[in-house]
Amino acid sequence: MPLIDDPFVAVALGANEPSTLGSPRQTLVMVRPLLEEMFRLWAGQELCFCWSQLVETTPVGPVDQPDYLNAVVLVKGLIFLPSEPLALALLQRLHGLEWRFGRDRSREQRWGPRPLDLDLLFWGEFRLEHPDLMLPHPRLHLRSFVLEPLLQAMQGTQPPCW
Ligand code: PH2
Ligand code: MG
Ligand code: MG
Repeated sequence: MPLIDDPFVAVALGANEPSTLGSPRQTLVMVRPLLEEMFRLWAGQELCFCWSQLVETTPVGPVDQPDYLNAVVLVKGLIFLPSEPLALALLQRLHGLEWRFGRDRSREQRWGPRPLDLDLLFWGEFRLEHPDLMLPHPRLHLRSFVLEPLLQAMQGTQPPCW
């Protein structure tokens, strides 16, 4: 099947408290191959991944919480176009990965500490306004903890050393 376009997916990762599998750094290191595998299964094809470095950031939201580690990954080479059902299925898989690392959404404060956060930032130029998912992410342009690693991943100059 020909590559129609390359509307790539961007995902932001964040962690600022220990998960069931370790520190925020260990969590992000461990989730990296799992996230890549999850994307391959979701897409049913080989894909390219462009990772940022891990970036230490000051919390946005409640101030009495630890600093975050953030990163962004770009998922490239998808041979199908974005759609609402595919995006919602992807969101479910991201939540499933968060859950595997001990995230309990029912017990947390808005913008409070979390063991693992996996946010869909955009999927090409696809726009979605669904109660569970807005694309592009409505606060993407306001958050340096997203923009800095996003820029690194877009430049794609160095392999991530983490
Ligand atoms: N995530 C939040 C709230 N605040 N602050 C930083 N620095 N990094 C984050 O990933 C972050 C945050 C809720 O998802
Ligand atoms: Mg989130
Ligand atoms: Mg978030």
